[in-house]
Amino acid sequence: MDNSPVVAQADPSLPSDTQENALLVGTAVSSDSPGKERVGSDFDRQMMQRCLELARRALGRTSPNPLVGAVVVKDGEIVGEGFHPRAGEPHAEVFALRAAGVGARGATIYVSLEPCNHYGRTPPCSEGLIAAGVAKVVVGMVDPNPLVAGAGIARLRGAGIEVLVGVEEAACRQLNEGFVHRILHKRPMGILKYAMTLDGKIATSSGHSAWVTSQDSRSEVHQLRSSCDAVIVGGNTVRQDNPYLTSHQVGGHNPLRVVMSRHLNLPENAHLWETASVGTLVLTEVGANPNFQEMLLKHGVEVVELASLTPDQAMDYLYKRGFCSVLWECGGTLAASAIAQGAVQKVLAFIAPKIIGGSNAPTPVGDLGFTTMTQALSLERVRWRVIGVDCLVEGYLRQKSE
Ligand code: AOF
Ligand code: ZN
Repeated sequence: MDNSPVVAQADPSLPSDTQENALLVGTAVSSDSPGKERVGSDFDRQMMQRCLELARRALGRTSPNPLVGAVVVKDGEIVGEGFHPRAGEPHAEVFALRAAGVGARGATIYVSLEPCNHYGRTPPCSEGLIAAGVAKVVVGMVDPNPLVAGAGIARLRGAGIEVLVGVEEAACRQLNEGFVHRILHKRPMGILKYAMTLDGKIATSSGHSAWVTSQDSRSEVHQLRSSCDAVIVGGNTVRQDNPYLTSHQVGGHNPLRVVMSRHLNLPENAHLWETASVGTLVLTEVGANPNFQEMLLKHGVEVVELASLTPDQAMDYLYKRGFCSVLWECGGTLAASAIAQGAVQKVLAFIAPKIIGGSNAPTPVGDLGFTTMTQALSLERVRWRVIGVDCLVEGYLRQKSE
């Protein structure tokens, strides 16, 4: 991966999260939320945005680590840049310091996440910054990792380095929401994505669903997949839709494709069993259909037997595998149990201006056992965006512990 210094400019290959036709409701990805004071100067914010741009180059590839970018500035000029490419490799600051060389002495370094202060897979960046002789460190957000959690900032200040914290904090937090969730809750962040017609159906009564939304929305989904570590469906989706679940992006990251199936009553031939370029994991229960398991293994599909196949157990397994974000692209029955078990934190609902009707046509979320409207789950931090002819509603489910 190219981690060489680059001139500060917008990268046209990166997805813009501020679409021209975006219609924002609520707080969304703004550091300028009402009541929140802006931290830093315009230049500071510009440099932190550059850090985020650099960090995004490793989108989907850093788990269990966060996405981090760093920029070294001397006399108002960028003299070094870097980002964290993947777990086990040096942190963003190390690449940026290397690129800056002797220019780092007396310089300001911008970094989207607090520099670490511990020996993990790599040595502490705080010591590296002190040794390089930087004069000032500008931090996007405090690292929620208990191994760091303010200790990096304290170490730098203790060494007499000026530290400014919280520049473009909301945007930094948003970029690493999966990492933050993983650290705080010991589970990957679950994102439920579905596409439905204006009358709330995800397929016709006969199960046909290609396609509910427009090409623009589907491209958005492909981008979303490339930022996630795994995408999960149930057996029904494999039988009905025979999906690929790839990000369809040249050079882009593909999430691990995960199928949850208790009895492995799945088709012998499915796109998901083609694993030459993208991996598939089938989660099932102990002892399920050994012949079918054998067939899957021959195709290079991974099979893992869990004691009990529930969304929560699936998320626990994926957490242990080091994942930060998991996309639920399943049908209504699995979606309902994922929601009920707290495996969904964020919802992305694409709504197409189409009506299909059908009193038995499937809907995005099955039975949650609610009987009155007061029990409805309300989304928070809601954002409405127009995507081509469709609409995307994004929001967060309140967590039980919050
Ligand atoms: C990163 N990249 O640029 C920064 C991180 O095991 P290690 O040594 O890679 O440490 C991982 C932790 O380091 C990670 O959980 C986060 O708390 C902290 N900072 N991590 O992967 C970076 N600055
Ligand atoms: Zn570090």
